[in-house]
Amino acid sequence: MGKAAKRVVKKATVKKPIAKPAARRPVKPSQRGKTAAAASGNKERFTLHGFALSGPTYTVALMLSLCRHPFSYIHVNLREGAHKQPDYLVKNRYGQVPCLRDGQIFLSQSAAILEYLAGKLGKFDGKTEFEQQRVREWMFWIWDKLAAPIYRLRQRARGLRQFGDEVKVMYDMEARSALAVLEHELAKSEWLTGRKPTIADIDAYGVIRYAAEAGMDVSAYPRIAEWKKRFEALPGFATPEQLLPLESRLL
Ligand SMILES: N[C@@H](CCC(=O)N[C@@H](CS)C(=O)NCC(=O)O)C(=O)O
Repeated sequence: MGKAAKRVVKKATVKKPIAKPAARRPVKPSQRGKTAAAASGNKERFTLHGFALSGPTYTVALMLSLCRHPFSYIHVNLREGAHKQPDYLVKNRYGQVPCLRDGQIFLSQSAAILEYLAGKLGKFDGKTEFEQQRVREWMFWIWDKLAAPIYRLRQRARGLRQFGDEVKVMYDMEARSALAVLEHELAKSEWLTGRKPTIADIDAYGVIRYAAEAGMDVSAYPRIAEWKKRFEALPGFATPEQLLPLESRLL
């Protein structure tokens, strides 16, 4: 065997470390907090634009409250179409609430905002890359399978969206099937991804909070009911009515 061939054999036998999955957030939470907003050390740096009845707005407000971060609040009058006006569309291209301002930047999509805040504030995130991945999976599922039917049923009950009984039956079934998944998973651990609450729990709570208005009786799901109680006992927990005023509130 020639020298070159020997080298090849040697190389092939070297044990390589198992490749890690790509990191979702390459920068450490403590460092990230220092880079984005000039006012990062400022506890009053956040401004939430939202609407009092909006579940996604509540989710972001709840995260800030659980992190003990006061925030300014700007009421976006959805009834008058304020969310479709040019001055709002520059902040949120989707023409929706919520929108969170951190220093000079504006953030959209409640689940993405929760991830951002978890990174910036170093709270309620998964502790490992694997756990962060699970958190993310939950949040995609929550919007797709849990929030969609529950929010639509709630909108119908409030007269904000019209659809016939046949469609209602479909959303009822979808909501029940999502609740059954939650119930099943919460039999395995206290919180969605393990022993500590994460942004996945916050995201899910932001939907479950409105389940009754959508005609869903959560007490029929004992694990979800216990989880809901545990969640409501977390320090910093507050209701939508406590967090989302009907008018703007500046710090
Ligand atoms: N996926 C978005 C949904 C936001 C959303 O649906 N917001 C509603 C209020 S709850 C809204 O702005 N509706 C007005 C519209 O979509 O035009 C999020 O999680 O932020």
